[in-house]
Amino acid sequence: MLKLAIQKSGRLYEESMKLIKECGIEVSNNIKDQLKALATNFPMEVYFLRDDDIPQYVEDGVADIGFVGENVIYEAGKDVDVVDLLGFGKCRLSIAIKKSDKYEGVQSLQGKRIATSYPHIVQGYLANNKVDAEIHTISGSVEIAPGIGLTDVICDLVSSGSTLFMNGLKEAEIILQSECALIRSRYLNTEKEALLEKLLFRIQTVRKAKN
Ligand code: PRT
Ligand code: ZN
Repeated sequence: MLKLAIQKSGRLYEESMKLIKECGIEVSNNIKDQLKALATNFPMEVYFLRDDDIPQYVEDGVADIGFVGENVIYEAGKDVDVVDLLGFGKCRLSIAIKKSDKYEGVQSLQGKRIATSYPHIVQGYLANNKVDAEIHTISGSVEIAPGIGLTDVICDLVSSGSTLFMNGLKEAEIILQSECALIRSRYLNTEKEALLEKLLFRIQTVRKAKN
C-alpha cells in the first residue's frame, strides 16, 4: 500500500484531491477519521496533513510520497526527492520593497533587514549573491512588516500581486518559482516503487491530456 500525504485544508487541498480523482482513484471521505482515507480501487492510503509537515513525514517514511509546494520543500531541506511537478499551486517567492523605494539589483539588499517565513531559502539566495542582510523570521502576515516599521524589505509568496499592492509594496525580484510537486521517500520497497511508477504514469497522462 502506497501512503500519500496531501494538505489537509488550504490552497493545495482541492487540486490535490482533483488530481487523485482524475487518475481514476476513488478516495472515500470518511468524516469520522479525517487524518487519513483509503482508496477503494488502488492500493493507496491518503494522509491529510499541514503542508509544512509533509517533507518531514516523507523523509521519515511515515508517508511514501507527498504533494507539496516547492517553496515548502526547499525551505524544509529534508532528504526527499522531487519526482515531478504537478501544474497547480503556482506562485513565486519574491523580494518586495516599499513602493517609493528604489531597487537596483540584489546589492540593494546589503545591510537591510528582511522579514520572511522562508529564512533558509532567503539565506541561501543572499549567500549566493554575496549580500549581507539581517533576516527576521516571522510565521505569517509578512506583508505588514514594512507598515509597522519592522523591516523595509520582505520576501514572501506572490501570485496575483494584490496583497503586495494593498500593503503599499512592490515586487523587486523573484527568487523562486514554485508549484505543487510530487515528492518521494528515498527508501521504497520494490512493491511501492512499482505503485509509484503506476501512479506517476497516470499523473503524466492526465497532465498531457490537459496540454
Ligand atoms: O495549514 P497549512 O500549513 O497546511 O497551510 P498554509 O496556510 O501554510 O498554506 P496555504 O494553504 O496558504 O498555501 C499552501 C501552498 O500554496 C503554499 O505553500 C504555496 O506553495 C501555494 N501558494 C500558491 C500560495 C500562494 N499561491 C499564495 N498566493 N501560498 C500562499 N499565498 C499567499 C501569500 O503568502 C500572500 O499572503 O497569498 C498572498 C499573496 O497572494 P496574492 O494573490 O495577493 O499575490
Ligand atoms: Zn503551512
